[in-house]
Amino acid sequence: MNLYPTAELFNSFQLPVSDIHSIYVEESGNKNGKPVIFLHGGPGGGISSSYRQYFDPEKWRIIMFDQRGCGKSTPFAELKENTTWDLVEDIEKIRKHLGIDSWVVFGGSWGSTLSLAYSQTHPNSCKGLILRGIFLVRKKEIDWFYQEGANNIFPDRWESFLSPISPDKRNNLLKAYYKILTGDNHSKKIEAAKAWSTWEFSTVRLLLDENFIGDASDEKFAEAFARIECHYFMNNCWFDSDNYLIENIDKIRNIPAVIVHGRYDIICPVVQAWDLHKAWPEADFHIIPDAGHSIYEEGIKNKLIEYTDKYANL
Ligand code: STX
Repeated sequence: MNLYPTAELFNSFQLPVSDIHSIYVEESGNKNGKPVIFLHGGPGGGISSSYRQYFDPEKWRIIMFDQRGCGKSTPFAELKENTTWDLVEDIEKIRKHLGIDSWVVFGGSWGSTLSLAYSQTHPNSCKGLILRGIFLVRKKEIDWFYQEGANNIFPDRWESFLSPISPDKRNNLLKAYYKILTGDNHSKKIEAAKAWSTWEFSTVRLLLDENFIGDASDEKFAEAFARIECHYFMNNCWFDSDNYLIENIDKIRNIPAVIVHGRYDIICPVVQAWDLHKAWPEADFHIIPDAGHSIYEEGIKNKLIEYTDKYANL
């Protein structure tokens, strides 16, 4: 299956959502089409026009926004008033602002986390869920990627992730990174932000160009991405319990949904999707045999488009 041509924008605006935050929202595709809200990853990753290509522009009214502190949202890289539950309410504010009753929710990676938190809080706003690269923010998932686990698969790339942190601080890398990323040494902060972001971009696909670091080379992107991710993960994303998103699955059990996950996902090991599937067998479930974490992997792309085509008729 091919990606769709990039849908034309027909609306974009800044929406004030708190005393300090304003978020950038855009609409593309068909004004009268079925509404879908796209939730990007990170947190702090921002939107990209390429994400529109997962939706038939004739059938979908595609709504995307940059979550607090990233992309074109302001203030840049701000951590105050920036929590999961703030984002959940921002999504409702966008829905009401646009006069939409309910919509399909599409999210991968952190976008899947936020899709679950949002739909469990506001189930009546959600017509369907398309989830990719499941991330439940359990302690073992954070440890796997930022302390002990993924380093066994990418020891070469791990060295670069370790480099900004002094050897005596490496027993708690998240904490050590947080201190630098929220500190006032600007050059140290940028060095750390780039190393943090590069780790994630170097591990995102099954087969990657040895030198690929993607947007992590962009200082501004890296600063927002690293600061926001680290802030969320230091705070367990403000979930009341480690298994919160699975414990609350009853709230969305009957919403049509699909889970798509790459077998060789190193950022979010497939067991995360498996655990969600076991708790929620009503949702369609697809493991892509030859894929890693990225939305751009061939098998993942095909499965996602199969479902956006199908859910256009929900
Ligand atoms: N972060 C997972 C996540 O949401 C721990 C994510 N992983 N990669 C991305 O986002 C980018 C595509 C933005 C690099």
